[in-house]
Amino acid sequence: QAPDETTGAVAPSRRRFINSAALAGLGLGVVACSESKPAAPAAGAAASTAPAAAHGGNPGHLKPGELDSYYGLWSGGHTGDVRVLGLPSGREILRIPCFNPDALVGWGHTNESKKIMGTKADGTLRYTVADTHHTHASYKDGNYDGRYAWVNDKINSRIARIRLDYFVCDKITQLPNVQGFHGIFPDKRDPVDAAINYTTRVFCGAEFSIPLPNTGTLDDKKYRSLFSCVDAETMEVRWQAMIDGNCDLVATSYDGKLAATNQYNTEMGAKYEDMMSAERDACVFFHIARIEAAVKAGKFKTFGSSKVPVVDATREANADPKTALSAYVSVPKNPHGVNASPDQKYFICAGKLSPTATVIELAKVLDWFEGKLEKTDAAIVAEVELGLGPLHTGFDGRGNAFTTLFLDSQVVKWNVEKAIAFHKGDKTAKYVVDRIDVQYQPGHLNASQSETVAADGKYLAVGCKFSKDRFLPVGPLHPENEQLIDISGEKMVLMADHPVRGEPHDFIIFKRDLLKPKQVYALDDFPHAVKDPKESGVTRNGKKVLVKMTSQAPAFSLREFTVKKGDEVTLILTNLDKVEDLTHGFAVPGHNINFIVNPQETASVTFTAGEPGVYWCYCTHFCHALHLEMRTRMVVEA
Ligand code: K7E
Ligand code: RUQ
Ligand code: CUA
Ligand code: CA
Repeated sequence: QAPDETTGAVAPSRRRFINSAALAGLGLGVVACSESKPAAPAAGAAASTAPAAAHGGNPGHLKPGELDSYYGLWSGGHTGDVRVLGLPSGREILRIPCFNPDALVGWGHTNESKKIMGTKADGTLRYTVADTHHTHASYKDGNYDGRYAWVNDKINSRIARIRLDYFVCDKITQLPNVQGFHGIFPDKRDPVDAAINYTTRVFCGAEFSIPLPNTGTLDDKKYRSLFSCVDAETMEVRWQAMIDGNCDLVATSYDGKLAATNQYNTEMGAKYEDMMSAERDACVFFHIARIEAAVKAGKFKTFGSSKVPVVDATREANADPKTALSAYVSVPKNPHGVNASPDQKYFICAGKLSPTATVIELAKVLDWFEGKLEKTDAAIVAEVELGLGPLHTGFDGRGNAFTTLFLDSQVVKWNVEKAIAFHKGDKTAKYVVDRIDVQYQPGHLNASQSETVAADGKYLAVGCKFSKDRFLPVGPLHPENEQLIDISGEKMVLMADHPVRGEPHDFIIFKRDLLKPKQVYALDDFPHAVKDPKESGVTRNGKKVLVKMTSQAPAFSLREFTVKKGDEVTLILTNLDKVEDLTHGFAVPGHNINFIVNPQETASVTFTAGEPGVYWCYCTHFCHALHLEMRTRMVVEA
């Protein structure tokens, strides 16, 4: 029964699909399938447990003062932020708050950040919880162009955009009529205008089907999922597509023509037993140009109060390839993850409950849309066995793919063209190149530059969901373990463990020279900037009081200011310091106020003046030898 790991040849067996019993174990984070773990690998594909001593020319350790060669953008999971890591060191350099308040920068406290996050009628934040999974950046000519990154919030179906010049979130959009917004991917070219060689749209998949309109019915036959297209610049939802089944992760083709989402619930079940009842699920491909033509031609519906056009991309309505908006390619049992290979030719779906990866050739999907391919499934060029619980796939740009095996706690390196040859019938094609044990239960992985035409095959990061014994025990909550693997050689070499605060999912790794961040703001970036200390002062309009102030180390422009109890105070602070790294903070005791202003930044807060008295407002961000002395007094009169 043991699979020949060299060829990947496996007799169909209990390894073929994971049964419900194994799944129960999955929920406990236990390798429930140890009984059916792969047999000892054959020579040539031995699990790499080689010590990290051999770095294969990729030094993971940086000396003090040395800079990393790659940026990593990591989603923060339910901390609702995006983290910036330097690689190969694994050092966390920044957290970019997006969906949740952040006490360091005052995100969710300043008026500017509240406006981006969204407030209720009473001015309080609409949401203070989030769950980010996937972060991807804007493209030009198939590589990152350093303009934007996007990240999803699964809980409240929001998409946030990050400006990569300042590393700040500048817009958040909530998708209408969806729940469980999960996968996200920017397009890489325009589907129609070949001159537009950069990202103009971001595609978003909704994982949970809901009643449309949401009447609250338990009749799950009436539930639907929508695939959404968001404009990269305006961040408005351009259109949505109603599908059969659900969405999970999203991928886009390099020619801009296709976007796709893998589906694990083609059964449209409401219970997990139902969701895993079919032998095959699917990957849905969207013909973007046709969808946008249909929207233009008025062939859409809208739901509820949303004005967003919704096209019909269900199977039944799209049976004729020549007019179809969507194509459903079948993929074995509850696939998770769909990734575009850097040679621009394939999308790869990992099987999750099937130990396989399915390779779909994009040219053939386009052939089907032209009526030149009889069945959508004829676009499948390989479906090969990899190991238990395959989830996500990365690439080295040399024809190899790397797939996480959640249940096997491994990363498997495999050659895509050899897998295709094997699938075609060449049973001597050794497509599995290497395996390495990871610690433990990996979800996402990504290689340096993996999702670009410039995949460079140097580093691979693996997001291990369980760290167990890898770090000093700190009580019940364990960090995640982001492991770094050297993939520059034939065999993978484990380089380092990095503990990270829970709970990142996905990440991208790219060369540092693709970004040119600005480290000082421009005063003109802020319409309310107090450009001259002489503009400082207090102006009153009834109960509303405006306080304008500037900061220049080691002083605020106002030595004191006076307001009255019950006033609605809006305080605008501009940091006139121009020196890089010279950030000031501003805290008001007893009023729940603290925020920072970076060099040349303006921020404002609004609060109600409390009990009469003197309040020492002070700088919270160390800025100067006289940082402790950098204060002002707020006097509240009765
Ligand atoms: Cu696999 Cu949300 Cu990308 Cu997590 S999903 S691992
Ligand atoms: S003071 S350097 Cu509280 Cu010791 Cu900060
Ligand atoms: Cu200004 Cu510390
Ligand atoms: Ca299923």
